[in-house]
Amino acid sequence: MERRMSVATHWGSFVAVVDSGRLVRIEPRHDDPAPSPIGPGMVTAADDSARVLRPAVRKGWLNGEPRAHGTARGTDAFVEVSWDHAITLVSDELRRVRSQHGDSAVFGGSYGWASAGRFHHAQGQLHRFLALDGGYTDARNTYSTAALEVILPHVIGGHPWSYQSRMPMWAEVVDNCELVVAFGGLALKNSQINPGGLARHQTQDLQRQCREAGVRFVNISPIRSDVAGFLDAEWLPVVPNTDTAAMLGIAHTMLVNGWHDEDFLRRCCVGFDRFASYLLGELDGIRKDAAWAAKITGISRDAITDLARRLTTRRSLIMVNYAVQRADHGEQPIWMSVVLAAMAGSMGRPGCGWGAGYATMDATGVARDRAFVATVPEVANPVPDFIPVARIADTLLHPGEVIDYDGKRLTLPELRLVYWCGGNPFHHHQDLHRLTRAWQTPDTVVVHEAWWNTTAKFADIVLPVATSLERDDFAAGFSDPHLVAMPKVREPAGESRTDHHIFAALASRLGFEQEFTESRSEIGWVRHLYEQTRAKLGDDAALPSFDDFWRSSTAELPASTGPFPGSFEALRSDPQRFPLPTPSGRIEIFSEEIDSFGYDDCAGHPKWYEPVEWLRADLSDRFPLHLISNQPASRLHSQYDNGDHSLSSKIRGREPVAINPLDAASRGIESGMIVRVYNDRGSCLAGAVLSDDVMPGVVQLSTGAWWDPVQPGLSGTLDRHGNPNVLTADRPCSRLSQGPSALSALVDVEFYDEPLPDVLAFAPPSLVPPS
Ligand SMILES: Nc1nc2c(c(=O)[nH]1)N[C@H]1C(S)=C(S)[C@@H](COP(=O)(O)OP(=O)(O)OC[C@H]3O[C@@H](n4cnc5c(=O)[nH]c(N)nc54)[C@H](O)[C@@H]3O)O[C@H]1N2
Ligand SMILES: Nc1nc2c(c(=O)[nH]1)N[C@H]1C(S)=C(S)[C@@H](COP(=O)(O)OP(=O)(O)OC[C@H]3O[C@@H](n4cnc5c(=O)[nH]c(N)nc54)[C@H](O)[C@@H]3O)O[C@H]1N2
Ligand SMILES: [Mo]
Repeated sequence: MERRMSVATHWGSFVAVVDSGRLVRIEPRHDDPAPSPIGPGMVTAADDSARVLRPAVRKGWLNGEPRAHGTARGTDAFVEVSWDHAITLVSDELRRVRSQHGDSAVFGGSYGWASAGRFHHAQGQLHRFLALDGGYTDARNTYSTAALEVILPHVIGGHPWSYQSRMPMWAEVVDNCELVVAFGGLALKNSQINPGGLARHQTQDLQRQCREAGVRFVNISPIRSDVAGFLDAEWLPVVPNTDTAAMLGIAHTMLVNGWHDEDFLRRCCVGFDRFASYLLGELDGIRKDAAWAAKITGISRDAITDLARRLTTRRSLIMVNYAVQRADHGEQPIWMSVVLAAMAGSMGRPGCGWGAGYATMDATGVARDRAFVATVPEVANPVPDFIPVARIADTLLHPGEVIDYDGKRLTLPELRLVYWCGGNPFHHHQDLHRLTRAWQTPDTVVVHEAWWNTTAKFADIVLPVATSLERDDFAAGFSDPHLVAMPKVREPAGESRTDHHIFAALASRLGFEQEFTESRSEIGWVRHLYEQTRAKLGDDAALPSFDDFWRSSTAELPASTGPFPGSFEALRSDPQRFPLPTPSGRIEIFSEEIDSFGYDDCAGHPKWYEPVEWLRADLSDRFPLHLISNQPASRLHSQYDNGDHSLSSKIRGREPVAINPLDAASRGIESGMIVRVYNDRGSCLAGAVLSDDVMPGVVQLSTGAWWDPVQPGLSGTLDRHGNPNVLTADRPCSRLSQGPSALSALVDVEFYDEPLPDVLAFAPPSLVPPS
C-alpha cells in the first residue's frame, strides 16, 4: 500500500511516495509553482554504494601511528568498528585533547549547510554538545558573504544580515521601479534554494510580474544566462572582478554632469566630499571617468555614460549578488554599490535604491522576515577563540600567527581535534591541495557524514548519519511563512544514527547526557519545539495542535510585521529622527573607523584595487581564462552530486565546463570533449560545453563535483571529476573581512588527449579488517 508523506529540503517541499517502508519516489507538491528537479533525484542516493553504513576509523589512526604531520589522512584504508567502540574512541580523544591542549584545541566551526529541519540541525547539535563539554574554537561569518557581512555594518549599520529586511521586496519593485541594474545578474537557478526549506518557490513569478509591469533589466555579468530569458535583459559582459571600476565610472559620470542626488548625499550620508576627490583623481592623479572604467571592465564608455544617465533619471534599483564579493577585495563592490545607489537618487524610495542577494535564494526579496520559530536551545560557548571562517587552512598551517580582522588582531589557535558535522570543507574551501596539507596537522579529525564524500575519506573517525529523510523533524525556512512537517519516510541506512543520537551517546559517556538531551526523546524534542513556537506566537497565530500539524503537513505562520530598523525610507524622510545604526547615523561613504584600521587593502572609502588574478594581470599570459566557479544548477553545493539529477548533468561522468566558442576554437576544443582545466595550483577534468552565453576569456565550472584526486596525498594531482576548488586560491578578500575569494582565479583549458580515467568520487574507500 502506497503512502504519501511530506518531505522538506533546502530546495523545496515535496511528497515522498512510500510502499511498505520503501521510498519509491519523491514528487513535487501540487501547490509549488516552480518545483526544483533536485528533489526527485534524492531517491537513488539514499541507498547507493557511497552510503556510510557503519562507524569507520582510519587504519593508521586506529593503530596509533603518528597523529600529527606526515599522516596518511586521505589515502589510508578504513576499519569498521562497532558504535560502542566508536563512541569510546571519540569521547576518549575529546578528553585527552582537552586535558593536554585546552578546550580551544577543539575546532567546532564546522561550516556548512547540512539539511533542513529545526531539531536535527547538525551545527546546532554539534555546538550544543561541544559547549556543554567545555567549549570549542568557532568560525565567524560565511563562505557565502563574508566580505559583505563585515563591510555592511560599517556602511549602513545594523546586523550583518539586516539588509535583507531593509531593501525593497520584489512586490515593491513591481509597483514602483523602472530600471533594475543587476551586478552579477539574477540567476534563477539559485532561487531553487532557501536555507531551512520552503513550501513554494515564488521568485520566478515575482520576476515575471516585474517584466509584465515594464521594469527594464540590465545584466552586468560575465554570463548572459545569469538572467532569465523572459526578462529580455540588456547584457553588458564585464571582465570578472571589475564591478567596482564600472560603478566608479558611472559615479564619476554622475558627478561631473551634476546628475547625482546632492540633497540625499548631504543629509543622509557622510564623507561624500572625500570620496568625490578620489573619483576626480585629486588624490592619486587618476580620474575614474567612463573611459578609465571602460579600459578596465570591457564595458564601453558609452554604455557606462548611458547607465549613469538612466540610473539618475529613472526610478532605479541597483542590485549586487554575492558572487561579486566572493573575490579579491570583495568588500569594495558591496560598499561601492551602496554609494552608487545613494548618488542615483533612488535610495530610500519605494521599490528602488539598493539591495543585495536577490538572485541567491527564494527568500531574499520575497519577504522581509518570518515569525519566530523555536530551535534547539543554544549553550554559551566557554571558549572565546574564533577564526574567520575561510582561514581554516591558515590556522592549521600557522598556529600562533597573528592576523588582522575587522580592526582586531587575532592569534590563530592551535587546533588538535577537528570536528565536522553538517559541512563539506573538501567541497567549500579554496585550493584543496593546500587544504590537504593543512589537514594533516591535527591529531584527529572526526566527521559525521551520510556518504563517503571527500571530507569523509579525509577523516580519522567517520560516524554514519541518518539523512533528513530518515528522521522526524519539521522545517521553517528563511523568510518562508510556513512550517512543514518532515516525518521519517524510511529507516536509516545501515547502522547510521541521527547526529543527536550520536551526541547523546557521547554526552552519556562524558557524563552530561541529561544536560544534553533534557531527558527528551527525539520526537519529544520535535513536539516541544513546535509547542514552544505555538505558545510564543499565541492565540492570534492559531497554529494547529502538533498532531493536526503532523497529519496535515503544513502550517501557516503569521506575517512578520517587523520592526525592521534602519530603513532607508525613514532615513530619507528625516535623518535626525531616524538615524542609521552607524557611528555617524548616516550612510558611511567615508568610514572613519575603517580608515583608522590603516589597512592597505581596504581604505576609508570604496576604491578600485587591482585583483591579484584577473584578465589584465601578468599571470594571464600563462593562464588567459578567468574561472567562474559559481553555484551549480543541478544540486546544492556538493549535496546529492550522487543523485540522479546531478549525475544526469555530467558529460562522460565529468562536471560540465562552459567555454566561449572563440576560446574553444583556438584550443581545438569541441562540445562534449573532455578537457583539462589547469593552473599552478592544480588541474581537473571536465566536459566541454560551448556557449555564447559565456563571454570570451571566461570559463564557468560550477562547484560541487566531489573531489576525485588520482593520487590523494600528492599535491597538485589531477582531479578526475571537475571540482573547481583545486584551481581556486586560498587568499583572503582583504585584512578587513578575511573572506574567501573563490571567484578570483585564472586558468587555462586544453583537450585531454589521454585515456580517460574512471571517476571514483562515489566509490567508498577500501574497508579492511583490523590488524
Ligand atoms: N570555488 C567556490 N567555492 C565555494 C563557493 C563558490 O562560489 N566557489 N561557494 C561557497 C558557498 S557560498 C558555500 S555556502 C559553501 C557551501 O559549502 P557546504 O555547506 O560545506 O557544502 P554542502 O555540499 O552543502 O555540504 C553539506 C554537507 O553536509 C552533509 N549533511 C547534510 N545533512 C546533514 C546532517 O543532517 N548531518 C550531517 N552530519 N551532515 C549532513 C552533506 O552530506 C554535505 O556533505 O561553498 C563555498 N565554496
Ligand atoms: N541551485 C543552487 N542554488 C544555490 C546554491 C547552490 O549550491 N545551488 N547555493 C546557495 C548559496 S549557499 C549561495 S551563498 C547563493 C550564492 O549566490 P551567488 O553568489 O549570487 O551565485 P553564483 O551562482 O555563485 O554566482 C552568480 C553569478 O555571478 C556572476 N559573477 C561571478 N563573478 C562575477 C564578477 O566578478 N562580476 C559580476 N558582475 N558577476 C560575477 C557569475 O556569472 C555567476 O553565474 O546561491 C544559493 N543558491
Ligand atoms: Mo553560500
